Amino acid sequence: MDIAALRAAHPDHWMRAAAIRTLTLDAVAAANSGHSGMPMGMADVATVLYANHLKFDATAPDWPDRDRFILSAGHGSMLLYSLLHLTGYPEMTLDELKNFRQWGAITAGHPEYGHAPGIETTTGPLGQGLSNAVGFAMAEEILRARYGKALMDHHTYAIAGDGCLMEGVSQEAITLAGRHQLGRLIVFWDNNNITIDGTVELSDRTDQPARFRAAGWHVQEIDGHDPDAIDAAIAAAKASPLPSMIACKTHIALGHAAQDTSKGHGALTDLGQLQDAKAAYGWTTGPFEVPAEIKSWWEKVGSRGATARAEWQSRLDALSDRRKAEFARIFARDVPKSLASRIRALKKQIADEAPKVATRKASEMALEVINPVMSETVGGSADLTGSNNTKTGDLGVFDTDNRKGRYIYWGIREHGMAAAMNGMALHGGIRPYGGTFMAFTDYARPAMRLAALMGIPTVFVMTHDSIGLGEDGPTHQPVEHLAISRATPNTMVFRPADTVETAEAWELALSSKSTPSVLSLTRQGLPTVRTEHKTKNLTAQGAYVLAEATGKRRAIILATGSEVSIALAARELLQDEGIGTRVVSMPCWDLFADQSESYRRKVLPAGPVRVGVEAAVRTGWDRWLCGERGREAKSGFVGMDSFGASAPADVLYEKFGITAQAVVDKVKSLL
Ligand SMILES: Cc1ncc(C[n+]2csc(CCOP(=O)(O)OP(=O)(O)O)c2C)c(N)n1
Repeated sequence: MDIAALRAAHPDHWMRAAAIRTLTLDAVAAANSGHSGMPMGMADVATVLYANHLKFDATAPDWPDRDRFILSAGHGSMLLYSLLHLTGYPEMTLDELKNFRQWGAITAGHPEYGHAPGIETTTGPLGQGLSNAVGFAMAEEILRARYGKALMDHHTYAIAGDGCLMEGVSQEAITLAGRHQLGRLIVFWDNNNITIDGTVELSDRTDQPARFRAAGWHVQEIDGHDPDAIDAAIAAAKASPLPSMIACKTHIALGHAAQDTSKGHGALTDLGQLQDAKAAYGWTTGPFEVPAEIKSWWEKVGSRGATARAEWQSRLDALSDRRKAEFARIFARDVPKSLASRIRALKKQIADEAPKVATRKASEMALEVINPVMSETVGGSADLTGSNNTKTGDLGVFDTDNRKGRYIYWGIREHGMAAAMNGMALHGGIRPYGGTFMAFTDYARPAMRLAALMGIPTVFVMTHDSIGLGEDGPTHQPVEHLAISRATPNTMVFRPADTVETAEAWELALSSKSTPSVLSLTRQGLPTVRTEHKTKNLTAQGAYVLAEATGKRRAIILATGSEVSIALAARELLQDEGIGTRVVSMPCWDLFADQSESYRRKVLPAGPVRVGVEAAVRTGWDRWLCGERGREAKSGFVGMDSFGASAPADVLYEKFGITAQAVVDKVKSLL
């Protein structure tokens, strides 16, 4: 690559982009770790995008109508940090760049949502950002349909590398975007032909432009170092009604000795080579020094959107008070005041009628009262709508001719669904929930983990949550999935026992602003166990005494979901034999763990035998059985220690020994 020719062709542009390249080199050298090559390769694209197209205001990073910029190739984090610093985001100081990847710095190894304004999503696990971007673009479409162009009229830009496009989730994301003609989504492919192990050729020969075209995208192929070509391509992409992919032919680690090699992917810390690269760029200032005229040019880019933002603000101010309040509420993730009373009314009705229903159906009953009062919910399912019970009557289906539709047919794309839901939640103004079979948590898991890490309240509706699903067999019967979700920090796992607990779980999931929820719901019908109406949300305590022992309390049975009614039946049998037995329903371990020590002691006092009942593996249960004043010698567990099998549900419960009699026997063996 002839650096001198590139410099000579566009001297001003060159030095502006060189600021990104040199800050990257300096920060990676200071940290002695990181990824230099990607930011150095994509600096030209980023410079043109920010300078000429991206609608943003560095002083108002949360402006709801800003364009979103997503660095899906998150290892190139210094590209984003350099841009945020150069354009004048106040938090992204030079010191933060100097402390790249250090303890307490906002410049983490990979961009982390919440660490600094301007980071729209956490990226690093390749493919996630691209898939989030699809959700961002869907959210924009939905909100534009609802509020009009005056308030919602922006683009979602993403940079994806070879790695993002190789990851399977990218196929789910790309085909979704194509199907829904998300014309406001513009993806730059950093086409540098290099990954860590060597050239892309080692592992892939996909014709990427053809792949995107086949999925219904507008595709262009350009020289990613030519600012005029970049600018024209972005303009053409914006004009297209289809999602756009711009294949940018670039050189990784441009201008460095490691250019075009896999060595260029990682940390380029050799000081001699670093100096040579800077010399080739015509960069004469010291480490972390950006010449004043270049910095001030970038700051003008950062404030260019201020006028548009002020105009937007006056349009927002002109709305009726009611609509303004609604807009503010949905972006603040506040629930409407009417939610609590609606949930209470449903609970009362259920307590009175005591129906026998599957909790997946109970979830639908809860959604029937929630969706009409929460215009921001967007539901969906990965091709299991009728099984997940996620669609309520009033939602309408999101489509090219119905952008107001609040239900999304995600197709058989659990991972893409989960990642796009995260994108919607991150965009703001939308509360996404989506369903699949709980066993396919595995297919959605990378995005579920990131929802937890980012602290966003995506709701994962996981039905068919045990052997209780019956005949579909062990491929579909989760046994370890509750444990995996519970092991994930900042995740609320709800396993409600009946319709009342399900309604309470939904209220909690939607009231959370920064924690995702997993709803573990049954296929099979369950009796109502909460037949005495309580206005208070008992699920909020995580666990509570559902049935008290009569006489001296000698045993406590702890159960969740479908096994709570088994625990109650076991209690009857034990009480008949004069063994005082308490039943504790534990719909959400995480919330119980957050309760005061005195409350936990009240629910789980020292002394009685403890038996846990759950049609899943024991992992995690010992905290409640042996910990919390329990004793190993006096605790037991009735559940699964193998995969399930294909047979009717009642046969499976019998064969795997999850019955009231088995619980009774376990209790008695421990007395
Ligand atoms: C899901 C996932 N797998 C593996 C990695 C480790 N990883 C980081 S970058 C990278 C290579 C990516 O290649 P490419 O996208 O071409 O980036 P470039 O070499 O152009 O910087 C790999 C394997 C990761 N971050 N995420």
